[in-house]
Amino acid sequence: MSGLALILLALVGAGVAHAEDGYALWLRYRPVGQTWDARYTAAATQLVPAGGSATITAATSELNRGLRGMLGAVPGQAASVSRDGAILYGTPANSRVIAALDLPLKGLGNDGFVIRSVRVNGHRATVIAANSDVGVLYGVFRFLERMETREPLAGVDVRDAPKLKLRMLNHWDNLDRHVERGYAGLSLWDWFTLPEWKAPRYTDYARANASIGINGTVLNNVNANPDILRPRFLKKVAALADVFRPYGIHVYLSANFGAPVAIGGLKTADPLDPKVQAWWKAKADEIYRLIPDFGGFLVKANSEGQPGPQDYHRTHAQGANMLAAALKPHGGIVIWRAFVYSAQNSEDRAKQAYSEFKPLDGKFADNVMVQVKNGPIDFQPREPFHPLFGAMPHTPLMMEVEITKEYLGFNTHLAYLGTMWAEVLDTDTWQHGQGTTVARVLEDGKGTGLTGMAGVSNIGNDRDWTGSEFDQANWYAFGRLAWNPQGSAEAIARDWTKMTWGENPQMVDAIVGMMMESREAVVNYMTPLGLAHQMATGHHHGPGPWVHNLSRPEWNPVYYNRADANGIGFDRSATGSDAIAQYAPHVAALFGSLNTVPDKDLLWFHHVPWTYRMRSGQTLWDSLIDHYDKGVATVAQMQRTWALLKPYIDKQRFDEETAFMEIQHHDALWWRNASIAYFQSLSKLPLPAGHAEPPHDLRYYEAIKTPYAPGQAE
Ligand code: GCW
Repeated sequence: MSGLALILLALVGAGVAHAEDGYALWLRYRPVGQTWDARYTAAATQLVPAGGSATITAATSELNRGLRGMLGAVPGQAASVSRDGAILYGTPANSRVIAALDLPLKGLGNDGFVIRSVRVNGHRATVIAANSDVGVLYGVFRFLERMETREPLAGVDVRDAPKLKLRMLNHWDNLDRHVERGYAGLSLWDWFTLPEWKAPRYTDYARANASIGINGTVLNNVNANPDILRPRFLKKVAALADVFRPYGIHVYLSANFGAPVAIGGLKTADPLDPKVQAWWKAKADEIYRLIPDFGGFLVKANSEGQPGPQDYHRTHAQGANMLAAALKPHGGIVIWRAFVYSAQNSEDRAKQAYSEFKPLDGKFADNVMVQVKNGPIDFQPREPFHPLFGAMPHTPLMMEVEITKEYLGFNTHLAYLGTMWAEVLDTDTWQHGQGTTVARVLEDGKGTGLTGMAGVSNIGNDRDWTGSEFDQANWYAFGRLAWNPQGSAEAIARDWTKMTWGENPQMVDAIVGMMMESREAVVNYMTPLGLAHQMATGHHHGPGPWVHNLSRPEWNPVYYNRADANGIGFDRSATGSDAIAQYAPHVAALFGSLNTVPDKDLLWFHHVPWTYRMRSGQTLWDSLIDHYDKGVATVAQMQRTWALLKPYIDKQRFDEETAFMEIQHHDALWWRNASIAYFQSLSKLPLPAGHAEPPHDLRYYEAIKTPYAPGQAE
């Protein structure tokens, strides 16, 4: 035996071959074990693909990969079903056999699919059919997911289609590979070696996205460098589009509105100037020559220093429509962000997006979508839903959520965001009567067919993609909720857990339990009872409730907490900024009254005295302290639960999460102590019995600086 073979054997013997580092994501395809082996093997004896497109080839290769991993062998491939247990996949257009099965494909659109146990040529078979090859690929991933989550295949009958058309990731990746608000290493896109080198990882990225139905990706930061639109970069973009195409993923770019000036040599970017219009038209033509299925532009305009139509006294609609006209002949769209607030505007920041965009309803071209963050301020651990949902009856709205945890503890805090997004999606806006939930608003394309959800990506070039194992769950949950905004956060967590950690039922229950309470824990130790934006300056790592000296008032945490000797909270009721008036009357009344406002939103909508009596009978002050301590206690409980799971989990992933939870516990205590020290300096109240005083004085916490925290904006 050669020396190398010996070394390899020794490595396998030491278990190295089984070490897991998270690279495989939820597509681990581990052996299914005895209970399932025979049953699944009987249902996967032969692959019968219909058609030979790149997408069908990708489906075949995924089936081979999955079945090899889970069952230890790859079934043979055949042109027609010739034995029991065949898997037949394709479209009726490419297979007479599938057409003859007369499956209920009508109404499933391009992306839906049917998976069904059938008989073909006298044999038992499973058919995976759709109206398009991409639909078939989605069906194949669902089939493999059933095996990964140990669902029976015998008698399978699944019919599913996405409720939203665009299911997109927004990468905030810069051209130098720094990722704004990225906590998972550098950007995946190695612009320097593209287009020649198409790293295999790009394909794995596409596989992961396709497995959860994501069908669009914006490659670059919304704080957009105009250089991405130069020919040299467009070739690189085209190379990525080529890799993603078989997986049904369209590429989009963030466009800098000032590009005609910055790289086009024009003196203006005024959307009404014919030269500017011609420049964008030529640019669109150039892009589509390279990327025929290019998706379109995402634009952050007149927001946080970005150029936009208002620089030329034009409206957001005029700006968006000018770009839309350039893309229209090619079938592209403009996604225009509603995340605007201005230093010159003294209006409550929570009101500004609505004030700006509501009057523009009906003024956008039919290939424009307005992208609205889930809450009115900015991706906080908890916000009420954005008042624009349901308020623009003539404009297709896309919801934007932040998968990367800029405000929820970066990659080291365990916070499952499925519950946060489901909370927003399930909320009733009452805009068109009872039952107009945010999910329903998103599902309604206003007759244009344009519906969608966008998630700010948490993906980087870390080996495990997202900087922690549990942050993979947020990528996964985003895809699942974008596919079905009415999906259950708990069911999604359960599927992800089985695929990521294993099938042991006690372990699955324990992990799902942790995930389901994790986001509320973060809310409790960072910003309980409706507080928001209390994070330290710039990087947003750690607490900074005392910060009051930043140049723009609405960048200061004190702007949001409004804490003083008398009390705390932002009065957005009719006696205050009246932000409640932007909601439907039923919701405005609910939020506007102290008798009905949910505790979780109290300080978002009301300023109350420290001694205010909560409905529980507790004072606000005591309740606040309770919440901070509950947050810390939940993290401690998660640590204890995790420790018990050690026997079930591979060493590297177990050790990493153990360490991350130590960091989380430390940070939770830091948040709790610093926040209490600051608020106590104003309230002058003692802590309720049983709650410890912060170990240090306020100055100590104010002096903590973390200048090298990752993911900063540049
Ligand atoms: O939450 C804020 C972030 C910025 C980001 C901005 C936005 C890309 O702190 O880094 O800029 O939102 O959404 O535009």
